Amino acid sequence: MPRDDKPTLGIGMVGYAFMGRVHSQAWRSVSAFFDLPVTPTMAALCGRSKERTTAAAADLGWAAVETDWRDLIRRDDVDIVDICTPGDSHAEIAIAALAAGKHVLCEKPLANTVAEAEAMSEAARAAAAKGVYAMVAFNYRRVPAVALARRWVEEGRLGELRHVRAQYLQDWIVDPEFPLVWRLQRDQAGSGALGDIGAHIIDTAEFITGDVIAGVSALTETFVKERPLAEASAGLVGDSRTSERGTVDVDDAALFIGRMRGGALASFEATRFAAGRKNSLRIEINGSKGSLAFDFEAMNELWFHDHTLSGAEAGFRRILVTEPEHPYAAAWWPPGHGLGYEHTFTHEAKDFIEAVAAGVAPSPSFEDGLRVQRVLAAVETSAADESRWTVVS
Ligand code: SOE
Repeated sequence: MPRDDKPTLGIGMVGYAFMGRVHSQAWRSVSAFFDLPVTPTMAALCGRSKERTTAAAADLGWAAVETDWRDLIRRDDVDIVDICTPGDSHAEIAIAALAAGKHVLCEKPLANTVAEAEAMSEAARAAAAKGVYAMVAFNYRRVPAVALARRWVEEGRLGELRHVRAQYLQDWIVDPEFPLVWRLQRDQAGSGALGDIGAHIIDTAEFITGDVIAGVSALTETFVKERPLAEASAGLVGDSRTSERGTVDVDDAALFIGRMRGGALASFEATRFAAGRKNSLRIEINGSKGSLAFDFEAMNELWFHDHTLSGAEAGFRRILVTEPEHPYAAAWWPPGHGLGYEHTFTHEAKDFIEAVAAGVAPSPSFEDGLRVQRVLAAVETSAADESRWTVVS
């Protein structure tokens, strides 16, 4: 129930699979933990099957159900459209929602192509002029340790940045019999590990450094070229295979080196074939005055090496990012009690609602999402011709 003393903003969400479930959790909990100027209400959930969407809405806490996103956008009780569908529908829904005066939160990667992302970014720019805002959901920016890393880089504690070393390692499709789910199909996902998890490390690297990737040289590989077809709309679940087989037309892994505009050298690795690594988003940054290191599998920790100390004293030390002074942490548990994956989405909902309520553009913007999309495209261009260094357009 919304608090009586606060205005409300109605959310209409499209999609209720993994991302829809975690976004629902964020909308359900955000105003219980953060003192927001407005209270988000879970107005309506949209999915294609009436039966399944009704069941999901009941489980996840949505007040009403729609089966066509156009009807969702038309609803008077929907002020914000939250897009949790595969990338092939992002552009159409986001552009229509913004045109209808609804704020938009859109899952990553922003789109499946640069052309779509450009159109979305243009629509967001036009909407912002009317006080209607859009944000792309790079949730890992909202890990307290990642936000702290950014703060320290901004404060100059690392000095001049020399190296960015980023990896996103998963292993959920190592088994060649894991089915051809939508994340492994180009027409729905746009690309494979590259867009799904590579997009996250591109954004995380640019976020922490405050810099952008200027050019890349890349390799991609599809290790398993055929898989059993999946039951309709299977996500990360491997037990829904049929007896038919289909071609995997996306990358299983993408590796690239890059140069940051500010001069740092960067390397990136995104793979779903790192057996034993479940959700290991790692980043290490080396500067003239020190280094930072983070691994999402230990997401409450940030490692810091202060290179200005004498050799005898220096060395990486572990900071438990759960103190009230740390980003987002004061809203939660006493020091040392730690947060999880879902909290990053709660923080995302908080930051988005606060920006919309204050009438300021939320971050990361669709423009930021477009920049990531351009890096993804440059990686694919470079990987198609391995001799090629590709400038990010
Ligand atoms: C699957 O690879 C996935 O769920 C991604 O789609 C998410 O963006 C990432 O946070 C976790 O892994």
